[in-house]
Amino acid sequence: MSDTLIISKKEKKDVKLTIDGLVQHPVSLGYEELSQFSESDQVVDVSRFAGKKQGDAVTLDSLLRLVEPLPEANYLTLHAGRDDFHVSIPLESVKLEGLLVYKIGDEPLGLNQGGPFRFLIKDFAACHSAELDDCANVKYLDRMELSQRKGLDTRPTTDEEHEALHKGA
Ligand SMILES: Nc1nc2c(c(=O)[nH]1)N[C@H]1C(S)=C(S)[C@@H](COP(=O)(O)O)O[C@H]1N2
Ligand SMILES: [Mo]
Repeated sequence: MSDTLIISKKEKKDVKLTIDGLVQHPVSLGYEELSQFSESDQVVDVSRFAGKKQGDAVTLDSLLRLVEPLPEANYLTLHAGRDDFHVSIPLESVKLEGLLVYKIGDEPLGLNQGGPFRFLIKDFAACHSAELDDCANVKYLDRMELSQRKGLDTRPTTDEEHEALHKGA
């Protein structure tokens, strides 16, 4: 019993997030690598920005410094393969607003919190009221892709679609 628990915790820590597309240095980062980011890149307790959202993060800015976007990279697309949810936002608008939530205490962020990786905009707007809205806070994030043009965006566009998504339809 305790053996399986230890194995599943280790596996969760092995899950990687890919950052690729129009960047100098594509990377795959996991819990350990993100934990080693400098203190000034870490953001402790994201609930101070976003009431119900929990956990600790690194800044998008620190990730961008690592991968070095090419000058023509205009859009950031956030991919969640798990439930095929995707959001594409202008890079410039989110550069200083974006966070990557990856841990809670000394553990990877759980699925119930949208982990192991969750994107979070510090000052997000209400659902489909703006480009940087709550809907863009992508859970189960597995890939961040930089591109010249807007990429895949499956956010709900109508109230009906939105309601269906929130109900888990
Ligand atoms: N992977 C994934 N991320 C997602 C969604 C989703 O359906 N799948 N829904 C989005 C929408 S529409 C909203 S409003 C927020 C809700 O975040 P919460 O569950 O923390 O309240 O998550 C966003 N991130
Ligand atoms: Mo939403």
